[in-house]
Amino acid sequence: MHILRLLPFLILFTGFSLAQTAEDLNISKSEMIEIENRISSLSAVELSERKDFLTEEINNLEESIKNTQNPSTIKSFSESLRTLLAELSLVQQAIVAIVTVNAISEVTEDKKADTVPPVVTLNGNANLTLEKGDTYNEQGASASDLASGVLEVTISGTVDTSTVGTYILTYSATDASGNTGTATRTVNVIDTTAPVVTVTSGADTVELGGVWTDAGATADDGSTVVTTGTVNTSTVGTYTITYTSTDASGNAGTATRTVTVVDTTAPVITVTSGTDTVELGGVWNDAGAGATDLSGTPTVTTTGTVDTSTVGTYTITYTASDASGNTSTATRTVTVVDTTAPVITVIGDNPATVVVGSLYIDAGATVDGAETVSSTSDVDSSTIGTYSDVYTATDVSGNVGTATRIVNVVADDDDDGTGTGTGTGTGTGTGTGTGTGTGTGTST
Ligand SMILES: [Ca+2]
Ligand SMILES: [Ca+2]
Ligand SMILES: [Ca+2]
Ligand SMILES: [Ca+2]
Repeated sequence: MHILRLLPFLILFTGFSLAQTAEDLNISKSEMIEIENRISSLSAVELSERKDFLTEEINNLEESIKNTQNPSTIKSFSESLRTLLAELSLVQQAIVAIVTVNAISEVTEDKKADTVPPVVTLNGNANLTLEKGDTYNEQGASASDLASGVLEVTISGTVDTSTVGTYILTYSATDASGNTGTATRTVNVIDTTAPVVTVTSGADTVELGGVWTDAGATADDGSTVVTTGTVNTSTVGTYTITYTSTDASGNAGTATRTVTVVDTTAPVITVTSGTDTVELGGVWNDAGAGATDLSGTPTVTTTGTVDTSTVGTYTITYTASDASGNTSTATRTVTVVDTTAPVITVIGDNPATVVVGSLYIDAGATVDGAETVSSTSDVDSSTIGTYSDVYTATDVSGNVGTATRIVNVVADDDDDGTGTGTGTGTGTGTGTGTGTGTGTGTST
C-alpha cells in the first residue's frame, strides 16, 4: 500500500511526464492543473471509481448529443464532454502510473504472475476536432507490456465525418496473461461552414404591370432556403430579394437577387374631338388631348399655333411624357377657311333715275375688304328703259360678292317740249377721277 502514498509524486513527476499536454487534451493549462490537483489526492480505488463515473457520464452526454437537434445545446454538451474526456484521460494515465509502479514492484520484488495490463499510448492527439466533410486519418496507437513486450493494438469505433457528432475510438491491447489495457480518442465532427446559397438565374427585369416569377435559390448542402423581400410590379423601382439558408448547426448563408421594375411603355395619348375648321377671323378653341399610363397620369404639352387671321392648315402637336421619360405624340389639324364673300355697297341712289337724253354717270360701289370692285353697266341714257350696273368683287379664296344698281332712264315729264334744268353728278371710283355732268333743258 505504500505505492498509493507515492501516487501524487508519481503522477506529477513520473507518470505525467509521459502524458499528453494540455493542448493534446484540448483544455487550458489552468484546467489541467486543477484536474491534476484533484486526481493527486485520490487513492487507487477512488481513481477506479472516478474512471467508472466519468465513463458513464461521457456515455450519457454522447447519447444526449445524438438526440439533440438544437445547435446551442449541442455546443454546451460538447463543452462538458471535452472537460470530462480530458479528466478521464488523466485518470487513466494515473491508473497506468500506479499499475506500472505496481508491476515494477511485483516483477522486481515478488516475481508474481502478470496481473498488470499493457499500456496503450495513442499516436497523435486524444482529442480531435474535424470540420464536417474533412477526412479522418487514423494515426493508431502503440502498446507495450512489461511482461509481454510490444503488443498489437485493436481499434474499435468509427468516425463518420459526414455527420456532425462526437465519436469515441477505443484502442485495446491484451497481454499474454489476458490483461487488457485501453486508451480512447475522441473525435468531434463539427460544422462551422455556412451553406453556400446560389441564386438561380431568372428574368429579373420586369415591365411595369407585368408578372415577375422568382427563380429561387439553392443551398449547396441541401438546406432549406427561406426567401424574404417582395417585388411590387405596379411601381417602378429596384427590389432586393434575400435568400437565407441555415444548416442544422445554425450556420447561415445568404444571397440576394436584384429585381428591377421598369417602364418602357409610352403613354397612350388621345386627341379630344373638337371643332377644327374655323372661319377666317373667327375664334378657335383647342379641345386638347388626354393621356394615360400605368405609372400615373402623364403630363401633356402642346406645341403649334393657329393664326385665324390667315387662311391655311395648321398642325397642333400634343406630347405626353411618363415618369420614365417615355413619350407619345398625337397631332390635330386645324383649317382656317374663308367662305365669306366680299360685301359690296352701292354708292348713291339705287335705283337711280336718269332723264332720257341726259348724261348718266355711275356713282360706283365700295367693298368691305381689300378687294377691287369691278363693274359692268348696260345703261343707255338715250333710250327710255330699265338698266343695271352690276358690281363684282372676288376675294383670294374665290368668293364672289355682287351688287346691282337699277338705273331707270325716264322721259322728261314736261310736255311743252322745252324746259331748262340743271343737274350735277359726281362719281367716285377706285383711283382718282372726277366727272361732271351738265344737263340742259327748257321750260316755260
Ligand atoms: Ca502485463
Ligand atoms: Ca454547414
Ligand atoms: Ca409608361
Ligand atoms: Ca372672304
